[in-house]
Amino acid sequence: MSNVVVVGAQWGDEGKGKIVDWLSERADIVVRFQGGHNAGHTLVIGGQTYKLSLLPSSVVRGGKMGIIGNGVVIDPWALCDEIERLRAQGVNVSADNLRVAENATLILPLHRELDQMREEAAGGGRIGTTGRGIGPAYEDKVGRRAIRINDLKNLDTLGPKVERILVHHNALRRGLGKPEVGADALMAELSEVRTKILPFMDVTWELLDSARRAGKRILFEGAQGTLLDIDHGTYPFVTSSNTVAAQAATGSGIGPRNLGYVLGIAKAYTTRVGSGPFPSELTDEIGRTLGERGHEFGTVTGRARRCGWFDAVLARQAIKVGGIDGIALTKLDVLDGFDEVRVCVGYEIDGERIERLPAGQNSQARVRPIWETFEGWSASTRGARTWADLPAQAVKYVRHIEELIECPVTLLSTSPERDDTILMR
Ligand code: 2SA
Ligand code: MG
Repeated sequence: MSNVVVVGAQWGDEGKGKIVDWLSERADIVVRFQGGHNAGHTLVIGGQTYKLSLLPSSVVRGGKMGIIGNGVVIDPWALCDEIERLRAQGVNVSADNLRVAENATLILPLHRELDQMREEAAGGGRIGTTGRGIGPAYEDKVGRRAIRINDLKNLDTLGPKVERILVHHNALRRGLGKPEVGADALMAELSEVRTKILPFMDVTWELLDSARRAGKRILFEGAQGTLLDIDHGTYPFVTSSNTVAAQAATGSGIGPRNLGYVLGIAKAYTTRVGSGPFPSELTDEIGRTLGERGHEFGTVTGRARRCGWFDAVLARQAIKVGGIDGIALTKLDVLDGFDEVRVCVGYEIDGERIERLPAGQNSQARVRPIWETFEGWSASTRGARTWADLPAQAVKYVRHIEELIECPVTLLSTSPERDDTILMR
């Protein structure tokens, strides 16, 4: 296996955690390259459930290095909590299996507050963020006033940086009628948390470069999905980072040629949390059934996910803009037992058929799905481990999806258990 990048091909929650875990067995290093603790991966290993948010999935497996790359925004308190939670489950997390990029950006408590204040103020126009401060932290990064991990090394030079970022935030907070944040208070919080974070800090681009030269296998673990990408997603109902595979290079400090195979993860149907357009959404009984059978609740916030049929238009677009080489199709078993199964194969807008999602927010909200209907299958696909175990209609469904999305389905996942995975080719 060369290096592999795993990305979501829909709106997140495609089941990346399980696939990353499955692939990480064959990898030496697992790297997070964007997002933060807005991500949520549920891993089921030997009956034990692990919920990961910021940490690379490899931490629950022995003998592998996990890296949080420079493209990630890190809430140091959330990181400490997650490490403690895992330790309580008997997982060892130390500098032996976790390194954090020295040039990664910090999420501060004021980012979380700003995220939540804005969402509350937006009323019906809210994005439906996870409220973790992700967007405001990326704003400060791009605004060149962020505090980064390596700034924590020296308290003397940290002081002026804290004052600088507060000039910006306190002006905002005054405008929102919120109390200002004092430099001393923030400095005190940072000086406490830094002792827990600094032991993990490293020059991770160099570590990756040496590993690559030594022939180590690197797995890049994406969070969220292509339709939440800041450029290619359903803007403004997106997250604040690039979620496509190209970001694995920028977000970790490795050249694009070294990324290897790009594996996109897609559910056999579609879900989304938060606001924004969702052309194939089902607000009826079928949608509720998908949600119940698929246990469609957010790992991080517990929010119920909106559900709908598979949208081949969106998946194909994600594959093209992200350079996805193959798809891992997950949760096929959730479709077991439906009399018929539908796929969105095109959109209609203003009486015209289109084959892509338009870029405009208003147009996106107006497209109507054009369906193709398939006969369902009554036999169970749950836990199938070979192609031959699948009902003929399910095989037909997968094969037809491959044609519609113009990309091979290389992996099929038939339950949350890691071994219930079919390698297609
Ligand atoms: P944010 O917090 O600024 O990144 O939110 C912006 C949009 O991105 C969506 N988003 C997500 N969608 C699905 N899953 C996500 N992670 C958690 C999970 C979600 C949870 O994997 O289970 O626990 O609810 C995730 N993170 C961000 C978000 O809904 C907004 O639409
Ligand atoms: Mg998730």
